[in-house]
Amino acid sequence: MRRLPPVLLEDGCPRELISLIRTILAACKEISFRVGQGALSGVLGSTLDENIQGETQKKLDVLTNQLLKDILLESGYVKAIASEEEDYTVAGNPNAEYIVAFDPLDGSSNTDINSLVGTIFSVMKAPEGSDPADQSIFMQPGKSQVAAGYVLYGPSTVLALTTGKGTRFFTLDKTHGSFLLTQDFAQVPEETNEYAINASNQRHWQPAMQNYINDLMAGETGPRARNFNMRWIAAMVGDVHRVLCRGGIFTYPTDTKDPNKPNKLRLLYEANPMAMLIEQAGGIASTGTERIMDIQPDAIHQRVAVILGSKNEVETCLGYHK
Ligand code: AFP
Repeated sequence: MRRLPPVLLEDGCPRELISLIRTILAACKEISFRVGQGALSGVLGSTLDENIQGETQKKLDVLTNQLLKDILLESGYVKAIASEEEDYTVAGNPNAEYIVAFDPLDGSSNTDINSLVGTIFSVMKAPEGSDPADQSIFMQPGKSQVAAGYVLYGPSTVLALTTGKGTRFFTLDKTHGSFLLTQDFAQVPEETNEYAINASNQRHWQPAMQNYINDLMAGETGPRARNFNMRWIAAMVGDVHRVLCRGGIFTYPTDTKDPNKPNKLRLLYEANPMAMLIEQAGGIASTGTERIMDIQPDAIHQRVAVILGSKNEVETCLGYHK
């Protein structure tokens, strides 16, 4: 099986970018080990702190953020980082070419129940001559990402990665510590019978999403004339992995549950990297009204509605939004 660096070299991926990706993965291997140790290493449960977004931080949120932050900044390969767990961006090497936004542990509420979690990352180029301390270097639309990926800590540790030449899966061989190519060019099937949404929010959705989900639930006796199945992992990384593996539609739509927070998922380090992986595998990623990767960000922790997955099903869902 082929290891990650030669695969990326064959693609013509710049050496500096390969080194940066390997640096992220070095941290992810350590995270994989720590997550796997679970209760044995006393890392489960919450801290007494909240992050800037008012969410209670899990001990593993703090630990994984520190690991990624330290290893990236020490490597010299990043000009700056942005993290879900950092209030502001953090400056790195002024001469480095790349910036990285990451969610160190997506789905961290799953840690205490030994369920799926993952690390999501997005790599962009820093504007030439830019100041590493300037937050605005991250205000680039997702279409300018040069690499995006996640590492899913499940029964096996799987990396989904794109550098703009398709989406690939690599599996961590824990005996040798290498990520080995286990699927070249993943393709999201265009058709699906599976959807993922937190249905407990149904009464708070906008009418378009209410109507769409009602029609899916009506099954073979409804307007869609077939039955649909539902899945919800409560970790975007797990739901998107399923969609990449066997198709489906995943959505976290706008809702009115909390007027101060109409959307849940973060643009820079959740929606954008997942959108790139999905598009590179032939799927679609939209907010309902626009392509996610076209959005011009205006804040580091900006949130957006997300509808992504199998081409035909996402298009059907978008039809309800017109
Ligand atoms: P964290 O990154 O704070 O763990 O949140 C996970 C998440 O943003 C996303 O991964 C899930 O799809 C979603 O939350 C689950 O939300 P519900 O709490 O509504 O199930």
